Formats: sequence, C-alpha cells, structure tokens
Amino acid sequence: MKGQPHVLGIVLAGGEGKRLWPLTADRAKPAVPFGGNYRLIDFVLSNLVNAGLTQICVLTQYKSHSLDRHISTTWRLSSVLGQYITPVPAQQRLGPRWYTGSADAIYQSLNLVYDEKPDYIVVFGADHVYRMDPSQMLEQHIATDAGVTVAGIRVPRAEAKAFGCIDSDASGRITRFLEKPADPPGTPDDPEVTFASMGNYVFSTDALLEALRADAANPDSDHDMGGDIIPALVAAGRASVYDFADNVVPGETERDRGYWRDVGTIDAYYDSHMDLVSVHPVFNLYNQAWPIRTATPPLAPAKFVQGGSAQESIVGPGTIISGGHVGNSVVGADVVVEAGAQVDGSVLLPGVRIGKGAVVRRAILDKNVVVPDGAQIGVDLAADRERYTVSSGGVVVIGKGIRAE
Ligand code: ADQ
Repeated sequence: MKGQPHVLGIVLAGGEGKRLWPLTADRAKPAVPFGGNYRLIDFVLSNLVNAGLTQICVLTQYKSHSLDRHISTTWRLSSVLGQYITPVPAQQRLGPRWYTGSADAIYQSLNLVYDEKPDYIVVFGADHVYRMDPSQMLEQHIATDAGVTVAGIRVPRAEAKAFGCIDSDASGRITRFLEKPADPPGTPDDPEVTFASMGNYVFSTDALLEALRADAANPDSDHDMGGDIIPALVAAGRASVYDFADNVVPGETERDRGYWRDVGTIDAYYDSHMDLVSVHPVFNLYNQAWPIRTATPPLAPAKFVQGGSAQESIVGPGTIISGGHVGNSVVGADVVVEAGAQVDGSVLLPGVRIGKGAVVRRAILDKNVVVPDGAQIGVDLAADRERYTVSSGGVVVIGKGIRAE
C-alpha cells in the first residue's frame, strides 16, 4: 500500500457493567470514574490518540448521558482538519431498536465505514485500564494477510473464564477461539496460564464487512464480537493474534510493562486502584511520555491544613484534608476530609465529604457521598451489608449522592 493507510477507530462503549453496580446505577461502565481524575474510557482513547488515530467513533448505548457529555467536552478534536472523536448513540440507522450485541452495534453503524472508506478498522473495548501503542498491532496486521488481528495477553487460567481464549500456531494464526469457556485451556508452555483476548481487534475493512453481513443474516447468532464474529473468522482461517507482551510503550518501566486490567467487578476495580498508590506503582499514572488524557475541572490545588495528612495516596485537585488522615487511598477532586477522620484503603470519588471523627476503611464512595461526623464505614461489615453493597472481597460500596448513617 502506498502512503499512510486510512484507519478508522471504533470504540465499543455500550457495556452495561452490571457487576460494577452501584457504580453503574446511572452511568455506562466506560463512564465510571477511575484513578481520581479519569473515567475508564480515557484509557482506550488516550492509547488510540497517542498512537496518532484521529478519526474515532465511540458507540454508546446504555445510560450514555454522562459518557456523551464527557466525550464531547473532553475529547473534541479539530473537526476542521477532519479529525474527530465522536459519540454515536444507538437507534440511529436501522430503525428504533437497541443493539442486540457488540457486533450489531457496529453493523447498525456501518454508515460510518461507508462514509470514511478506511483501509483498516481498529475496534477496541472501553472497559480496561492499560497503556498500549495500537500502531504496533496495526503494523503487524498490515504485514500479514489476516482479516482480523486479535490482541492477546497471558492471564492466570483461574481468571480466564471471563475472556475469549486463544490457541495459535507458530506463525500467529489463531487455530481455536473459545469465548468464555467453563474450563479455559492452558498454553503449551504453562498449563496454569491462558492466552486471552483483550477484546481489541484490527480488521481489514473487507473482512469486517463480510463477517458482519454474514452474521446479520444468521438468525442463530447473538451478534457478539467475541462470541460470533471472531470465531467465524477463525473458522475461515483469517484470524491472527498480536501478543501484547511485544508492545513497547514510551516511558514505561519494567514494573508497569504489560499492565492490563479488566475492571469488570467491584473487587477488580478496587484492586486496580490499590495498584496506583504503592510507592512503586504497578501502573504508573505519571508517565508523561504516553499521557493518560482527560479534562480536569478548574479547581485549586489540593490543600492540607490543621495537621491533616495523606500517605501512600493520590489526592485530586480542589480537595481539602483538614485535620483528617488519609492512607493507601485514591481521593478524587473536590473532596473534604475533616478533623479526626480516618480514611484507609479507600477510593473516594469527586465531591465526597467525610465528617469529623468518621472512619472509612476498604470502601468505595461514589460521587458526592456524605459520611456524617462520627460515622463508621467498613468497620462492621455485617452492619454495612444491611445498608450498602459489600463485594465478595469485603469492599463496601456506597452509591452516588447517598448520605451514609
Ligand atoms: P466482554 O467484555 O464480556 O468480553 P462485552 O460485554 O461484549 O464483552 O463487552 C465488550 C466491549 O463492548 C466493552 O467495551 C463494552 O462496553 C462494549 N459493548 C458491549 N455491548 C455493547 C453494545 N450493545 N453496544 C456497544 N458496545 C457494547 C469481550 C470479548 C472477550 C474478551 C474480553 C476482554 O468478547 O473475548 O476476552 O472482552 O475483556
């Protein structure tokens, strides 16, 4: 191919995120706040934009209001130069119906492909915390004759039931793809490790169009990318794997190289926040060579007064720690922690208020939660279970705007 290939990005952002309840009570999973400043979708969009993609459609569906607003206010590119990141809501083209699955979401939005006429289409999920340079995967795809290239990562076999599982030959061609099998296979090198799909794909446009059209005509299909489209291309011998272990991102350290988390459950969401606050974090938000982009509100810097302190913690702008103590925690923007309060091992989303003498342990407090003076969260889990959500790992979650007792 002569010159630069024309690449269209499609981000699948319609996921409901039921297992992240109550954080997804009134927002789509990709809009869930993460890491003090960000929303989940900022990770995939940063990866695509840092790699030079300038035409990206974000397919939304479920409770998409805050997601649409975030994309339009944070991620607007210069449309004058033909560059855009745009949310595309469901029910646009083929009549007033919701998408039945992720493949149907793309099928119903094919006008975007007809308009742009790209050579390649990069289809990425929106639910993961990671750094990746997708241009390296694109280069590999272009160098092979595959119709689709699937990004793969090695995960513990015990965790692989939630993923598509890949077998490939020495040339990288996928020989078998099992979507969320009950008993995931190991790899030839290690029976306790599974090669899993990251839900990120690069398609040659013709291969995607052909597969989507065949899928749309199949009454037995669930119209799912991982469940239907990828297995069909594997059966046709047209799928290859890209090994995420080969991806090199500028500025990454040995420690955070290869970091990728599917934060699909409360415990996974909590654990990956704890990954951020260790002294040598396994995921380094401070790598400016490959920035995770977002828009921060116009707030003053964080302030610590009256002996207030924070250790092994991230603290967002606008936050005031006034005589309270925060440890091992991720504290978002515009939070107040008052005198004598103790916050430990917790994730506080923007706007949270912690009253005098309150205790908060191993908890996730959604936006604008108020913990009154002297209240205790995460101290007596039996009592917390009666009022709030408590995860199987014992993390207490209090939904948006609730006044705790
Ligand atoms: P899951 O994440 O379970 O598995 P899915 O729920 O379809 O699959 O979500 C994939 C992406 O599509 C997410 O970003 C989600 O937000 C989005 N999405 C889901 N339904 C959508 C819809 N109707 N409209 C628009 N977007 C939608 C997938 C693959 C597995 C792989 C894992 C990796 O199927 O093979 O291992 O991702 O996490």
